[in-house]
Amino acid sequence: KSSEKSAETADTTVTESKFLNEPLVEHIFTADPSAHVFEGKIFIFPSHDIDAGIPDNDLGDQYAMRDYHVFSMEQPGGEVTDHGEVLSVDEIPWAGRQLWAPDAAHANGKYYLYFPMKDKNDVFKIGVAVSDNPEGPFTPEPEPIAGSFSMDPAVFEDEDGSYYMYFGGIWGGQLQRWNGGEYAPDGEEPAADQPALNPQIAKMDDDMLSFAETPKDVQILDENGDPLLAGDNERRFFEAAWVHKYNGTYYFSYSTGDTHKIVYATSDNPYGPFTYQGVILKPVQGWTNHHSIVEFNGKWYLFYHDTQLSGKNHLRNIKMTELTHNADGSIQTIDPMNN
Ligand code: FUB
Repeated sequence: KSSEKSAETADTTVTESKFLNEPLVEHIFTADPSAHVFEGKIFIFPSHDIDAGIPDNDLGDQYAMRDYHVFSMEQPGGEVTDHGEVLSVDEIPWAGRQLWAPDAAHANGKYYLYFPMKDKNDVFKIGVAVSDNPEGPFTPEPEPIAGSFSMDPAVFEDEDGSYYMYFGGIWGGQLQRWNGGEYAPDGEEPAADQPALNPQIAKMDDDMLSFAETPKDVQILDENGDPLLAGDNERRFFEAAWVHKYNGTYYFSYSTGDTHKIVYATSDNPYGPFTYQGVILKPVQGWTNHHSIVEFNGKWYLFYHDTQLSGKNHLRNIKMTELTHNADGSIQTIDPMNN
């Protein structure tokens, strides 16, 4: 594990080492880890996977999660503390079902937990819950965030103190039902030769409970400056948006879904357009791939999940490993199956 082997691939350098590579949590199933440094520690806000006995389907009904736990660690490789259940579906007035991938932010002396969930009409919206402490418990607002839709929120704090929410996901994430801004229950992905559906961005209001603007498309362009196409399954946006900033450049990373990779695109503006760059994480064990990227004490880390503990797609376990930016700003590809 401590050796520094690396190999060249078509994408970029593959780092085969630097893996902590053990599940961070084993007493419950966890997924979709959003990591942040709060109060000098690493806090992780993941999904809490359960087995609800629902068969796998392409809309993800088997991901029937009912609450969230928060975890923290003093340092990478250190002990992971489970702060217990911090929010339950039973406490959320607008709840239908499925608490999917959350994120968190710190502002105004408070901590905000952002979560996607289907409402009573089975339409995904994004909610917010508030706490005085990063370890919760979190008190939900009575309604979802006005103007929110789809799932997988990621809230990025820029250096000027602005906060932006990136969100969206296709297939079970329902982004295809919002093409054009209005809800269309029969909405489908565009044809393969048309531009792919775009992830969304909205600046957060100062209250952190509402959007300051109508959500906008985040364009992802290829090397020629053309939008990625819906049929470009190896590169087009599927779900799991995350943004980090490195040396003044915005890195928008996401899952390609049915091709199971975490990839990234870069821009000099938080609104984009972003230009596709390459693969951060090759497919993991299990169907979904979902990550976050955070700097801690001068090193960068990738948090992700796989299904090592269960062998089942909907019962996942979170992991972390070191992430390396090359001198030219590119990110070294990580191969989780070969480390
Ligand atoms: O955990 C449920 C869903 O699976 C997430 O919202 C997606 O990103 C995928 O990881």
